[in-house]
Amino acid sequence: MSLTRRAFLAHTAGAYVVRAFPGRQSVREGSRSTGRAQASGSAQPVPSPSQLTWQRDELALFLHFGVNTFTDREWGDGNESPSIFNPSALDARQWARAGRAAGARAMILTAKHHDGFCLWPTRTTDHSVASSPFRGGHGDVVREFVDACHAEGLKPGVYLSPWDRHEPRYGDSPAYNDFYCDQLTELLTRYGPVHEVWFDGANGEGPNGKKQAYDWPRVWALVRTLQPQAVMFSDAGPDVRWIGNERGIAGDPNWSTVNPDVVTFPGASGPQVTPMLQHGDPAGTVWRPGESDVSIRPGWFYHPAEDARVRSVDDLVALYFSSVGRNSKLLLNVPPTRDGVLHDIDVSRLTGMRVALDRMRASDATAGARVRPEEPGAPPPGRLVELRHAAAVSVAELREDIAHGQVVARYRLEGRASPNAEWRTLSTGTTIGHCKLDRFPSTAIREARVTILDAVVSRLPPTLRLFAAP
Ligand code: FUL
Repeated sequence: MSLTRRAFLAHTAGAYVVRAFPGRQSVREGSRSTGRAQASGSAQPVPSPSQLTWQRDELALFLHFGVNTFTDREWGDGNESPSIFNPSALDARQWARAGRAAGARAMILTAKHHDGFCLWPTRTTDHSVASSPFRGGHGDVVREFVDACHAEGLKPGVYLSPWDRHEPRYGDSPAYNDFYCDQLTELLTRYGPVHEVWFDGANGEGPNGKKQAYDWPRVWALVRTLQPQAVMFSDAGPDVRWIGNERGIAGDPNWSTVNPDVVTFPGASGPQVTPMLQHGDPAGTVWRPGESDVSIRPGWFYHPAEDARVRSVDDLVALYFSSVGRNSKLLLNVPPTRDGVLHDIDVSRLTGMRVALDRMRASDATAGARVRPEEPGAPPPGRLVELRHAAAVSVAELREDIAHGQVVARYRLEGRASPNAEWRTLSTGTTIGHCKLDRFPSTAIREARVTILDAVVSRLPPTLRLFAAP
């Protein structure tokens, strides 16, 4: 069955109370007269400590770097000679400084992309930096990357492409699975804690024309054993899921819970896959929040011809709103150049994005405001916020305490200029989760209120902050 987005919303909104949460009471606007809504106490998925930290980090940088950087391609075919890899001025510390200036808390490096070239001196193949002129054949980009992350207080993560267009064993399933697990083992035992392991869904043919049958349960178990605190990313998680597009746009609604039977392996396809990735499922039994990966440039790898096509600061802020501001995490790709540094243009846009977001948050009109539950004791729960002074606001930031799960399905935000004035709707929305950002026309208000119109269970209302536009 193909679900349109509208049908999907209707399907999920109606289903989660009666089907998957039979003992759980939904809180709706019309239910005021039924008295106090009660949480049923039925188990609700909640994040693990690693998932919680991962989401609270909000922004990570993605670094696509490898032989493609030197061939000017997006996908290498595996026949590239290691001799072309020679970033003469590689400065991983500069990557990390730029990441920190952007407000990122983590960075993920393509230790191996689909071309099979390894950025660390692996024992599993000669197709690596050890066969390149980089640092006289003694270089290790993964080591420099990890050290730079630590020096700048960032958490390192690795991308190890399952698809390998160079390795002759690819497609010869058991042997390649051994090879892939050996590579993972090296990456997860040589470099200290790795906070995220990124499994790409692309799965094409290898050099012998065969496709590989991956052993995902084995791969995931290996990561759990070697780095139990790491989160694993893929279409199918198991810890964090792809958001379903590479445009940096999370779904609306966006639940951090999923039905794990819909997307069972990376690269799965089917009519229900994209809606599940984009929106999650309020009835979902597994906590698997969405990650939005998107590039600052048209390509994932650096191409000189794209220097004039780096996203603007406004565009990056918009990406932050459509990802972090929709209960997702933003994984923003910034590719190193052939010299091995991030381009000045990219760095200045990253910094500009952070300045704009900081400026927005510094304009917090709700600082020092009096906050109280609206009509305490009566559902739907809400919050009334009395500002200290009248202020013109145009952005709202709502947050649920997701340590206890995600519950809000629909809300309304209103403001009024004085205690006796009419309430005016500023925004309405569906899910909130870790962070929801709404923009609306600048409005002068003295009071604001959030009303929860529909929720999985009754809980303390979300927090609200109001800002001027970034
Ligand atoms: C895709 C890959 O094919 C792209 O090259 C890139 O690595 C992107 C993040 O994932 O599946």
